[in-house]
Amino acid sequence: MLPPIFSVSVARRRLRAMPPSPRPPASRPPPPPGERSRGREGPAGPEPRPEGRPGEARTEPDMRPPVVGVVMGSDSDLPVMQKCIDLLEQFDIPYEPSVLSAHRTPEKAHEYGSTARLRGLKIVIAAAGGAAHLAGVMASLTTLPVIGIPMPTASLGGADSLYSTVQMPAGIPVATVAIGEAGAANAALLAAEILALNDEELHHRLLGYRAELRRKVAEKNERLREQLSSAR
Ligand code: C2R
Repeated sequence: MLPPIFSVSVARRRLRAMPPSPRPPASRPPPPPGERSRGREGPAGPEPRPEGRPGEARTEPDMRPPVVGVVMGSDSDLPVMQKCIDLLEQFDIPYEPSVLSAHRTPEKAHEYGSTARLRGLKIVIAAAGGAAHLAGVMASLTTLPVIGIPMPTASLGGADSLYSTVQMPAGIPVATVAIGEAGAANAALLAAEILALNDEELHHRLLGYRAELRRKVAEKNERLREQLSSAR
């Protein structure tokens, strides 16, 4: 398992550095699918990122245009959303984090959603808690795939967020993942899987990630058996 790359404080700095309003894509286009995998050898697995080794924070700002928009209803969602951000970093997917609210900043939410495709985003991940309308509003404004993450809530345990994110009327889909950190992780992985349809290198990273999951389960199995046999 690769260690998380960004701490909450680093992601908070990024959030502060990036205004919630849409920013135009940088002029440099993303590398063509598969380009970075040329000449690659060895087993499938996460590769060193162009600007540092895996597990190392970038020293330079990432100038590539973002392909995943990560919007959250409040910065109070960030501790849960850190899981999503860490995985996007780990898979070296350029993303754009923003705090945006369909309720509190409806104009900005409208601007963000309606320009997302034009600005070069491929996927929007939207996290919100309570009466969580953010993902649905994003989905109503763009034909990009929108992945909704219901945030845990103190009063209803996130069931409120789940229902308001998942129960979309036919016609405007939101791919809703689990409540909380599991959902935050799976949203990033689902985004990676969608992008990997046109990116062989990313696909290799996903295969490496799955291989690592299998290795960990085998390790747990081994440990469990050892524990049980020594207890006898
Ligand atoms: P505060 O901590 O800022 O009071 O936010 C946020 O996602 C957060 O989980 C509390 C919760 O309100 C959620 N929120 C929404 C929306 N905007 C903010 N559900 C929205 O537009 O759907």
